[in-house]
Amino acid sequence: MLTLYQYGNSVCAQKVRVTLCEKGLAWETRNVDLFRAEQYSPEYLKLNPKGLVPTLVHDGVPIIESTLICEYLEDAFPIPGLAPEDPLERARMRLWSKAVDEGLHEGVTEISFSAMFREAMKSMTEEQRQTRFRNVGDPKRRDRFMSTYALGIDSPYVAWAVAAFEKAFANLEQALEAGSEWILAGGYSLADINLAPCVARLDYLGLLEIWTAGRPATLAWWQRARARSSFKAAISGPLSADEVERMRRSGARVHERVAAIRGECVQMLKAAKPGWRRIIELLRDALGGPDGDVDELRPQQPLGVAPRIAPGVEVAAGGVLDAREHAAEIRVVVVGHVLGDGDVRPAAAGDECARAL
Ligand SMILES: N[C@@H](CCC(=O)N[C@@H](CS)C(=O)NCC(=O)O)C(=O)O
Repeated sequence: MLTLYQYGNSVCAQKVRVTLCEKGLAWETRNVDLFRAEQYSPEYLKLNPKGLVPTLVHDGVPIIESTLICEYLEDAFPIPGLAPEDPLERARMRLWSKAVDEGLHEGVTEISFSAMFREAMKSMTEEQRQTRFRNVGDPKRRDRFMSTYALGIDSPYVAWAVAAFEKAFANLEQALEAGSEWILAGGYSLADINLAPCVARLDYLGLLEIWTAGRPATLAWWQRARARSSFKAAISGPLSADEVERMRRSGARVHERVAAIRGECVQMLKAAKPGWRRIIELLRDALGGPDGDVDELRPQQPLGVAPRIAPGVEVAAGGVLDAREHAAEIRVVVVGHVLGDGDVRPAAAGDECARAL
């Protein structure tokens, strides 16, 4: 027997529900009301020590983490298949779930929270609010939560979110440009399922067109994904008219600001700051390869706000620049410290960050 502990309008629960529907599985639902802190009840914490939804219980055994739950369902109930058989294609599929787990889920949380849930928190007493913050066990998540509560859409975490979506939508358009209907040429898979709830949330907030304008393949993909019966059963169907209206109104409040942040992000990608040029020089030295390799590296996020360049190359402002494998022909690179003013100091031998991967 399958039991899903979940919250209706949770993107992570949505992706598990889509997977269950696609596989034609029957399940029982237990709602965990996130706004009544039910995720922190001692009984629920026994199932999911992270205090997060969803949790799937299969024949009495709990499974946590939505990406892993979907993969578990694929392994336990392989027909119909939602993952390619070819190992390389499976790795490609997992790159998409990784992108969701490493940035897009946080991103959609930051955007939704600053647009919508923040308002609900404002009406709490100070004591209730502090309890809410304290309840979030993970210190990094708590920081993000407190920042988006305090600064709303101007939180630096929202800039990270916007940049993460910019990168994901650029990759998506590229993946679909060859004419495939779904992210993987072999057909609809967990890659589409992982991404769909984040995209749906942007759509409900009325923010999606910020990224889909000029990306026709992405828009067509989204129309196809939305037309599937699993979307209706697992995402749009369970939402009340009130929730849909609240998302629409909340998104409208932040639309202009999100579009502006995205515009800044795109500009940054086009016109590298001096710091970025220095990084590129360092990469060129470290690689010793043809300039062409390095020229592929582009800053993906604004330095100092959400510093990160190119796939696998990360920069912490005032911290460490750690360039990892960028593509097969680019092996490693190391690199330097980004200083507070955006300038870059090359890593010296023996520096903690200077490690070849
Ligand atoms: N990586 C986890 C993330 C789960 C997560 O963050 N769930 C959110 C809803 S989408 C939640 O339970 N939030 C409750 C809280 O932050 O207190 C997963 O994919 O399952």
